Amino acid sequence: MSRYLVTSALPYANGPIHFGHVAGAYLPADVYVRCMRMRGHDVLYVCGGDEHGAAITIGAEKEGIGYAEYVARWRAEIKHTFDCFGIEFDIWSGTSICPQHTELSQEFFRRLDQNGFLIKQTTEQLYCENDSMFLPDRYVLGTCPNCEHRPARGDECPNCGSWLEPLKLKEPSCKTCGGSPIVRETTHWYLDLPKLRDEHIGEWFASKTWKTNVQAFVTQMLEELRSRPITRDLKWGVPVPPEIADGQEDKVLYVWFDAPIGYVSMTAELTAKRGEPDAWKGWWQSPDTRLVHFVGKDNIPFHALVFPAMLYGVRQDYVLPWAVPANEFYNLQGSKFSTSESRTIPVDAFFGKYDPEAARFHLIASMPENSDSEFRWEEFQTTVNASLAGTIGNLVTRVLRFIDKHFEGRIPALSEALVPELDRAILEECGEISDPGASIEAYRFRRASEELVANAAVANVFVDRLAPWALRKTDPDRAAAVLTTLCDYLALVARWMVPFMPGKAQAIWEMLGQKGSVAESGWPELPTANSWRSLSPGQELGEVEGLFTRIDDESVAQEIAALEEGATES
Ligand code: B3M
Ligand code: ZN
Repeated sequence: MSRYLVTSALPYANGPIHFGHVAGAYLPADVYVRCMRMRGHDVLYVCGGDEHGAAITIGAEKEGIGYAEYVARWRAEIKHTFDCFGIEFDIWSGTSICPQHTELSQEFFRRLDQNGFLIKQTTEQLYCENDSMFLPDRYVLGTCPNCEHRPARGDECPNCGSWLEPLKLKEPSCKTCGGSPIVRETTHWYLDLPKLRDEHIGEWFASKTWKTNVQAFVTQMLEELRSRPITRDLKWGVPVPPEIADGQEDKVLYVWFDAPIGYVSMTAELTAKRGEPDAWKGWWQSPDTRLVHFVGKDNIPFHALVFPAMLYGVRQDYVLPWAVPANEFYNLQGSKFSTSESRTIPVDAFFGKYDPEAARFHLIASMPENSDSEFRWEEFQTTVNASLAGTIGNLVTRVLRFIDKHFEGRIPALSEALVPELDRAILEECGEISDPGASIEAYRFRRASEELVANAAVANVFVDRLAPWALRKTDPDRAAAVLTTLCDYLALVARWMVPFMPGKAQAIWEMLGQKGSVAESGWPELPTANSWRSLSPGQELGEVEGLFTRIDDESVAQEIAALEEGATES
């Protein structure tokens, strides 16, 4: 048993999150967490709003409301989306409300300074004379120097993902007034990344085997590494520690400096709530914690390089990330999700019509694991109709309804003499059974989803081959043993299903007449002839109900039409 500290990228509290975000950094983490818990590990799953920085201040200013009010609204709205998808954190907080956050962020800054990893420097920055302000990060738009995309933002390019600085942008303009900024001097603190790389982080990174996308990105970055400013001229954020500020009291910490510390402070908030204010250290400052950061591709540099450098640089024995499973982008029906152009799937309308667990499963099955992928309505339909209703749902209802009808709704008797033969048939002859848990543990979520369906398909082959309805008349003992074998196998399917569709898994569990929570039944070993059966013959079944509703062609056509209409309307 190991200790897993799992995080999902803290979403900016400045807008809704869409299916693309969910598929990228949240659903895989939720699936992973549920699976690892069933596999007996000690797991903590931390998330919350990322509530500082220019993305927030610009959004609030545009609406003319206070920053705190603005982030509170988005924090709630984003959480609602997670609730719809059944994504469950151990804590959901926000960097502007977490009671431990300011102090802990300042503590990081202070220690990095004491340890010689900060450089205070007066440099030139873009300044807008119309708005009388420096233009940090997203307050500037321009052309990306790497890929020529326009508009790129002052902090990063949304197209190629490169990490930018306002002064690097070509043809910069002020986001607020559209004017051309001038260059003016200001003082900031810089994180000495080259020093951190040379002292430890370079070697540490080289010792890891990450997903190829992460490896390629960070290796490149390590070569070109320079110090990065970690303070900003903004009115909203964590203030630079007062005893260090020395005339720069109006500076706040850069959002990308304080946000990842949010993982730590939110853990501390959680353990404090549980009455153990220091227990967070057992998670963060313990060499055997496995720290896993689920992120989208645009967050790779900060999680695989900058935050590890910060964790190392404070010299407090913080654990460094064990894995950064980063996904690529998830698009919608041929082009990008875009809330501004209403190319999206409105959450409430969607969940008013479709099953959240079916949506979970489809997003996992189409996750942008190794390359960009997309949500297509017709593929969602195929997943639901063929894999879920046709394979898993059909298996459950055909077996259990038959027992209901012909065996008085009880798990039939199992004649021992038939066990070896039936074991061999279902475990070896009707198809290959693999462990989705092993794939989940290796962050191969798509493959895990395929394995779940394939494992259910094995039982459908078994039913077809052994045809219990025909046997019932000729050899009732054998028919009974076949059905009991199927029930035992359904119990396995239910347990394998928990990470993907926890509610449906529980429903199957209860249809099998099982008590308690299937999530607490532990992760099943791959079935072998000696150990895999767990149900008791004679056990009364629960009420048997259909698990999935098929989606018809007309609905799919309507959804696609609505999407095209929405896109042209705006
Ligand atoms: N808020 C980026 C994003 O939402 C950022 C992640 C912070 S994780 C510490 O895309
Ligand atoms: Zn301006």
